[in-house]
Amino acid sequence: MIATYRVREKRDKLESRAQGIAIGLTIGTWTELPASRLDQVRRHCGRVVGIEVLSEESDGQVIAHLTIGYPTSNFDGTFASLLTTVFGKLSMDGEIRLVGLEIPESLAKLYPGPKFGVAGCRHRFGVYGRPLVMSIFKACIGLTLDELVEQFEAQASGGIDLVKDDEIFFTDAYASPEERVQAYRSAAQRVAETTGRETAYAVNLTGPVHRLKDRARKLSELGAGALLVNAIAYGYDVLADLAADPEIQTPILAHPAVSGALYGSATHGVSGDIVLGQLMHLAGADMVIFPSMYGSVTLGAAETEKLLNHLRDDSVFAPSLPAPSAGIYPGLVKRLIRDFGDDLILNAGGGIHGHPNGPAQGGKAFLEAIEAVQSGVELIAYAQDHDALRGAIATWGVKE
Ligand code: 1AE
Repeated sequence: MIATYRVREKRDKLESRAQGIAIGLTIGTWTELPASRLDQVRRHCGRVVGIEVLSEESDGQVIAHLTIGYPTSNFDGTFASLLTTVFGKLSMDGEIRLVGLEIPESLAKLYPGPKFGVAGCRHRFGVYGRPLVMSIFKACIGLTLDELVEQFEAQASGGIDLVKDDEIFFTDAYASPEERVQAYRSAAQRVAETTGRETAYAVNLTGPVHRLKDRARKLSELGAGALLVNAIAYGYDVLADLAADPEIQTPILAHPAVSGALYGSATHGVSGDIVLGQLMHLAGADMVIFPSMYGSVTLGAAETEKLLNHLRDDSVFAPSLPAPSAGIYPGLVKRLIRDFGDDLILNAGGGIHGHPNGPAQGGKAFLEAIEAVQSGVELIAYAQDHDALRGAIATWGVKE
């Protein structure tokens, strides 16, 4: 396992800092060990692979990349071992950021990876040759089941592919996840009589960790379209455990809540592409929500490109579907397809519910925008005789 760190350090301290990491995160110390013990632990010792100075700072320090190799035998196939080794106590050691991880295939294979991936999700939701469209429940806490069903129906009526819970919806007080899955499934079947499409429901998988797998199996049996998992808050090992379970035959949609605490700083933490791309893919997320480059909360373009490469890496696992999110509206669809291609989920909350003629027209506007882009017609021109798209463009405009 090769890890690269961005550090700020005195130039003449780089070598000892790198050695300190290689030893400190593996065998802990070597200075006080007797020769016999040293031989025993040597094969577990990290080593310095490279030191690269990137820039000189005005205070005499340099910004550098330190690259450290860790023996694969130090890892046990859990995220706990991976993260604690490569960035455990080191994450607290001043200005240091984990910016690269090369995971050898032998180690990657200890993790589940996506069960469905892009092809499996497309098959499951019956969507081919275009991006998927997903709507987010908004203002759902405190509503009764009947009111929630009404909101589900309104969203599904636009003919969209998925409706997902808001990730902050944890309370079961009015409608448990099990009740919601059953009620929305009936609603989706009713709506399908008009739209011809049975909209799937991504239910928020909530509750204590020790009950999640049972609940996921139950929700799977009841017909949940996908399981929304707050993967950072619950932890990557929880996500991996769900993905590895053969009885859970439902795609997993990972939400990035809390991830900004890990990747948000340019100088500390872990790069966004690792947090939301590489590790989500390894842990088995079939679909991954992340902040888009142009919405209300964002991830930089360079990190986004690396994130996409991780999600789409098919060398060991099936690729995952990216869902660039936050502040997405129909006028962005041309740009989203240009930047991300067709294997993509267009995911919107406000950009559907805020449509002047309601959420059904909000969802339809996304589908019309896709039609426009796929037929090579400008969104504004297509909107002339497509009411839903016209309403969306009048509200949010077009950004190409
Ligand atoms: C990156 C997460 C976005 C999210 O969770 C969310 O709810 C977005 O909502 P809208 O589309 O910005 O209203």
